[in-house]
Amino acid sequence: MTDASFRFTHAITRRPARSITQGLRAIDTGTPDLTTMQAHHAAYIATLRATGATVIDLDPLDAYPDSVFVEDTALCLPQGAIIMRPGAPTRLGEAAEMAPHLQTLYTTVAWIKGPGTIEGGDILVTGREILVGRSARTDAAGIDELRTIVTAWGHSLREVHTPPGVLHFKTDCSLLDAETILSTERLAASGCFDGYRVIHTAQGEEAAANAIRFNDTVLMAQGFPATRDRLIDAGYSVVEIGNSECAKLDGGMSCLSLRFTPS
Ligand code: CIR
Repeated sequence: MTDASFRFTHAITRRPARSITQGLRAIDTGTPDLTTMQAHHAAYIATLRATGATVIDLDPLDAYPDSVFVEDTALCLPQGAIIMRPGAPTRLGEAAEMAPHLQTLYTTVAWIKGPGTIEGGDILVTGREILVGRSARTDAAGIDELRTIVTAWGHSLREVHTPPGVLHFKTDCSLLDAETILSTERLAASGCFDGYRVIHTAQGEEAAANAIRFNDTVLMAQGFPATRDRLIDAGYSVVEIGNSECAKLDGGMSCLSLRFTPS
């Protein structure tokens, strides 16, 4: 697997629901504004579509305040999709809401059945392996269940650690190409990316680490000019998207989509 880690024909998103004001957050920094979030979400989808991909934008789900963060509900690989088992009790039902959409696109759909939990935000698929960060949401049993599935599909899975106080592994890192990672210094210092090319987020811009490479574009949150310039200098084509409202709920660029090529 090389370019398959960042070249995709499809993405799934879900419009934010009115209940987004009740979304989970580690620290309360204010209530997200739905209208502003909707505008940011529309810009995000337009940017994905501009790469030539088909974006399936699902209807809001008021029963699940965090359901805009679809990434946590599934892991999409070239061989099939795997429905996750979110560790946040209020998010558990989001996985079953996503399953039918993936079942219409993929021949093979597997499930994390439990009792372990695992969320997509803790999973980084690189050109050579699948890194999974153990976190408050993703436990050893969830990782073991995922390992059994992906090993049978020919992948190798390596367990790493999400830094304490950080929601998800990918809160602090992103894939820029098959061999290049954007990471905070605190996460890279753990050694988990040894052997990869690493670009660090700039000092004070740790919140820029959650970006996505989608086809020829890197989508990153607006407001982190030093990190943006590092990416541009490294040759990436960057589009900045407003993220002020998702950030209030500890969300960023990767959380807002599932990215894949159906098989
Ligand atoms: C949560 O706490 O679950 C949401 N408020 C944020 C989820 C962000 N998802 C992600 O990083 N993949």
